[in-house]
Amino acid sequence: MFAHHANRLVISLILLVISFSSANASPGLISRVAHRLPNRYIAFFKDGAVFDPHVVATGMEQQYSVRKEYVFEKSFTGFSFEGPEAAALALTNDPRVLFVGEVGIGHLTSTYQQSNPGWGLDRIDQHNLPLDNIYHYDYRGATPFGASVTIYVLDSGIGIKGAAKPSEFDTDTPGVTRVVAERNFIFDHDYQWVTQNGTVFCDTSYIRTATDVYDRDSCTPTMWVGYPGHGTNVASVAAGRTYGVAKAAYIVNYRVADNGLFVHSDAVVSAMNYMINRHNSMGTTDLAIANLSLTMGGYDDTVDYAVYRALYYGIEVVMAATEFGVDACTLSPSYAGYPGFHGSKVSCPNPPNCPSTYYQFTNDSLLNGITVGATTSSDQVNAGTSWGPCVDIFAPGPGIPSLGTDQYTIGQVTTFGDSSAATAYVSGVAAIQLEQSGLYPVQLEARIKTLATPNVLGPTTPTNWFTSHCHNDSEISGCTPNLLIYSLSY
Ligand SMILES: [Ca+2]
Ligand SMILES: [Ca+2]
Repeated sequence: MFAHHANRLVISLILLVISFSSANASPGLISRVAHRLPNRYIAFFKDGAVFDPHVVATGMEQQYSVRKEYVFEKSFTGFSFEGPEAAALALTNDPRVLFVGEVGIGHLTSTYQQSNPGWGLDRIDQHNLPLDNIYHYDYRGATPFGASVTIYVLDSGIGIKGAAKPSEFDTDTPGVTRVVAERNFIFDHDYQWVTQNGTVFCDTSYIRTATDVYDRDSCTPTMWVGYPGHGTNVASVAAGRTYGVAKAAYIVNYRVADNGLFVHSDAVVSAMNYMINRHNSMGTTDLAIANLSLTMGGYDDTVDYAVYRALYYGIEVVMAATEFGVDACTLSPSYAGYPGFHGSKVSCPNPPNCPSTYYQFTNDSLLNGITVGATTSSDQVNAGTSWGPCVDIFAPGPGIPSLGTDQYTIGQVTTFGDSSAATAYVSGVAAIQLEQSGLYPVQLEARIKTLATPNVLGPTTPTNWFTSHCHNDSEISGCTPNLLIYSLSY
């Protein structure tokens, strides 16, 4: 949080300098992030203001002397670009532009341990301890619930070996995978392909030198081989045959984190855009959940905006509360768990005390996703779990067995966890409940909360952790809900 506040200070100073240097102008505000990639921005176009986002982005590339990177089309439009701050500021005043945000860098939300407790699946199918060493789940006909749902896993990629997928993601027919689509959104400049242990990776440690030209094609999606690890863990907990909740759900594998497991916000936004377009192109046949076991480490309006658009188009978005030990309303995308989330305070000239100048990209007072905190096997809130009214529900976190990093070795298991695993559990439950109900996000969340187990989580003494961890200002109010995910409908 220190870095976050320090960033705000720096931002305030920058804005101050700008306002002095152009006293008669009305400079637009750039939406700031906690950890930014220098000279990288995302511009969203206003709905209806742009016919062909590719044409407009190309025009803006020339008009504002920036280099465009991703172009977002259809469900929402805009583009990301590399260029100086002055160009980004100039773009905020373009009548076609809704807003401009910095490109941020975030983290996946887990810690890894090697051990073998199977307590997480065991816990979510019962209301109270003690554990009964059984995970109950339901079938419809010959297939487990969830078979008509797609879980979009935006993560570090699901490990594959050549064209083969781990059998953990097979249908009941061996060798027929449930990973139905995949795409790499970590590519472009700064990276090069390297080979490690016989596997080709896109290496983000490669730093472009001053004499390099932009090597945009050096790591193209078609060359991608998924980097095993966190994304594999997450997908197996949400939908794996052995370790997963929704054992028949389909999986879309979108890679938005580099090999250092750093999340790039422009990759997240682009993946969300791609996801929504895929979803919309399938009409009513795509019942969809998006799993975001990640955080940007502070506010990031661009990621929150993409979450908002996904929700708007009927995709339930499930997000990690994180173990940052802070108010989850101060992080993106966990902030998007709050009803009517609408843009951060970071855009305000004098943060944090100017709620009237929140950036607003939606006036929808209801639309929101599901933010998940982690609990331990003794029903205690996991150490350092973030809190507040932007958290919706809790699920098992630390020490969760999942398909391992080395998924080619039969029986190899990695325990990972914290709110990454908790988020994956809730995505699995959401898939089961979505299949049974067909509900849109807000109503689906209400159903999941109605089924969940209330008031079994601690700590409750000496101070009630839940009622003492609250957020109250003119925009957001409430404490932390004492609610544990429950996977069955009865
Ligand atoms: Ca059980
Ligand atoms: Ca919510």
